Amino acid sequence: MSPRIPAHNGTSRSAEIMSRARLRFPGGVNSPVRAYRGVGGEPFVAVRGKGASVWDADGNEYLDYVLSWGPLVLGHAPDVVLHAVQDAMNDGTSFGMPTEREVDLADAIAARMPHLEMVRFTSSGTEATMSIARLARAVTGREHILKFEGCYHGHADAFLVRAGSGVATLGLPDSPGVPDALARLTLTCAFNDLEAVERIAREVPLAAIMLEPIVGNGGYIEPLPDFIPGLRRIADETGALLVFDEVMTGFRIAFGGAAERFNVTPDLTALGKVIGGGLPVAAYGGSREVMSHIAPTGPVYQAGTLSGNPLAMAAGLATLGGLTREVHDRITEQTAALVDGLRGIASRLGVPFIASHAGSMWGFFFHEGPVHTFADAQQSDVARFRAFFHAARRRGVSLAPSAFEAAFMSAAHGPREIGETLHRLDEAMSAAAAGRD
Ligand code: KE4
Repeated sequence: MSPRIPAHNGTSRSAEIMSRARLRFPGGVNSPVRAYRGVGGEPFVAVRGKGASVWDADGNEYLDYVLSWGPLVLGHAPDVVLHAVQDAMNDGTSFGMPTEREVDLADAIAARMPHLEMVRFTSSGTEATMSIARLARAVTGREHILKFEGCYHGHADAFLVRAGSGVATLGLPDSPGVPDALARLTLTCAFNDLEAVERIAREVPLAAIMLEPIVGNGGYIEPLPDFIPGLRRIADETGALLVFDEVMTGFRIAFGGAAERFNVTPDLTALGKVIGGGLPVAAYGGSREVMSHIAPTGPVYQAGTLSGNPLAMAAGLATLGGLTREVHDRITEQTAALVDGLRGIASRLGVPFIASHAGSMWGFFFHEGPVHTFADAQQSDVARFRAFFHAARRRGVSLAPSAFEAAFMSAAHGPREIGETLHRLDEAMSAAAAGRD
């Protein structure tokens, strides 16, 4: 029998803590998506995680598929990571000086992504992509960047842009505080629309064409077969740099990330999440030639007090060390089992539903399909997603609180966890379909 976890109303411990949090943080959170604005209701307050599970402040356990929005590919608090961080802690928490651990992590990344001859570590994905924008503009001497609707690259001004209308869709600020002059330098078009990319790239000299190789921030949207090879061709023909934002896809959609999965080598790559194993680590990198433009070897300035932090490096090293190709393949099999199981449930219930995965990253829409663009994704049944989300949470399954986010899997989610998850989500999808709790 699935658990029955009550909503976090005024009396729960979570609710008490959230009432304090709302006095200290905008919306009671330190990142907007955590506030449940996309699904309504009150978030639970996490107090502990271990393996496939996370517990809330009222002692309720959830099988977790948010996994800190991607970093926890070995599951919550894996012993190998805890021990590595504890060992590093005994020698200090930060130096602001070169350390061996940062070199070791860069070597480990390059061993799986040989196109990342050189990287620079940062403390967030936003810093990594922001630095890529500056570097691409410096290297090409151009100012315009092309991104895709539904792709999120962090909250740097250059990327908080909504498409205008028209072919060369001049960016409009997607947030107050982003200067029009800057927003106009970011062009957008629909993901998978290679013809639009061709038109824009031949009309406007682009510094970079930047994408999430598989979109995880517009819901889960895969590229059509010719899309990424087409971007590589267009970038080569027009002198733009091709940028893979792999903050989410890195070491998830394939053992060697998107370059391995799609057999296309980008000029610059952003990484994050998995390479920190839950501690604040991100990175950007590419060829030694391109990266040599970054200070102190070149004139493009970028810096960070806690970049390469030894505790974060230790967590990233332990995580990549635990993520062998065999472990990656096993997590991929579990992800396929969950996605196939969900498709079967929806089909039996006659619910319009599509689901897919690449490696340990997966997603679904309440939609007949296909979903090739963010505009397609926005046609999905968000009301049904909300009902499903809450029915799942009540039954002890933690999903991302938004219809437009990807989901994740970890090495700690074995056949038992997947079977229990499918049992609970079968009940949840049936309840949502019947308009029940
Ligand atoms: P951070 O600055 O949040 O570390 O990374 C920004 C970022 C860049 N690129 C991609 C592809 C990303 O997915 C992200 C951050 N992802 C979101 C999840 N949709 C983080 C969750 C949040 O914003 O709280």
